[in-house]
Amino acid sequence: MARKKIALVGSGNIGGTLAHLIGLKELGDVVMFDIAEGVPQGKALDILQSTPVEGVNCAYSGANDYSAIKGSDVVIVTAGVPRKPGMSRDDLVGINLKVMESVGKGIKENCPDAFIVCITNPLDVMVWALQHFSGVPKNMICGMAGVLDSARFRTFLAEEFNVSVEDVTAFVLGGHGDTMVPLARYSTVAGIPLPDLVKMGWTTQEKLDKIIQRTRDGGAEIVNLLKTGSAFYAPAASGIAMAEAYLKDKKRVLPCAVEVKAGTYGQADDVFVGVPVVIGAGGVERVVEIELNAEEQTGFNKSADAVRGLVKTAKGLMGI
Ligand code: A3D
Repeated sequence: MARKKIALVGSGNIGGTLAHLIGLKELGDVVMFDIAEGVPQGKALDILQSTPVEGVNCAYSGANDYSAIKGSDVVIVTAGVPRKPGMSRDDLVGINLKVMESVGKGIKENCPDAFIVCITNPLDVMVWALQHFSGVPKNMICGMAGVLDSARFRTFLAEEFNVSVEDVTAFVLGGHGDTMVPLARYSTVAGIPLPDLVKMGWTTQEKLDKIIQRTRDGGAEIVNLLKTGSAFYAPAASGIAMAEAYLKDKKRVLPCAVEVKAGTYGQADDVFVGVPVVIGAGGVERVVEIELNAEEQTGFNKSADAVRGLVKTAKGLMGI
């Protein structure tokens, strides 16, 4: 069986880390694409030269022409501009929308059957735009945000409880970042829900609220520390988890930005936003719908409406 072909559109901080992780996990051959001349070629050659040391067999190449992504099985999109200190993700809409237009065209012409993972911010609206421009079926595209938001939540919870990150599960819904909706009653330590852990005296509600706020601000905390650019190691690891679930038909249940249909999750219209889904060889195979209590539904609606607002802005810019 031939190796899988994975295209990385955008070869910046996340793109480079994705490329490295794909080699370490031997997931397939990698084509790195970017508009910056020499960058994808240089990074691809550098990582290729690490493969004899690691003992892995993956081919690497870099390109500035979309024909190089022809026939890709998976495309992970990080092309665009990241935030600078003081900027919100939403400030990136106009500039990254144009980027999604060219990326979507490149996918449409070269690999319309690929499974697409979008990471470019503002995430939920960029997934909508990329689906619009590429025309790929909606079950074959999803956005990475929930895996990262829940990984941040899990990290902080594991620190608070002094337990292994492996035994902490977290459940988040909604758009990326500020409007994300962490569901405490579905987040656990080895199956024990967070509200029970508060009752057991493992933590206090105040501390839990602070952790939730730190998770929401998790991206900004790193942007402020780095001063140039935004987080890339954990975002790349999260994108790889989604691509791997598809490539290996793992049927993993992961929070991803996908199209939530009208009539589900209390929504009157379709909207791309983060919900738990099953990812396997069929792409997004199932959207897992859970019952929300009043407070959770309010949070989810707020998040979905924030995405709708940005889609409206994007449509205005696109003249549609
Ligand atoms: P960066 O290191 O700047 O890489 C972006 C790359 O995109 C650069 O190499 C650019 O040359 C390239 N690029 C720009 N325009 C185009 C184009 N039209 N076609 C192809 N390539 C282009 O950024 P990064 O890798 O740190 O971040 C990439 C994106 O991911 C940004 O939009 C971030 O905001 C976003 N991001 C999202 C999350 C989520 O959780 C959703 C987390 C972290 C970063």
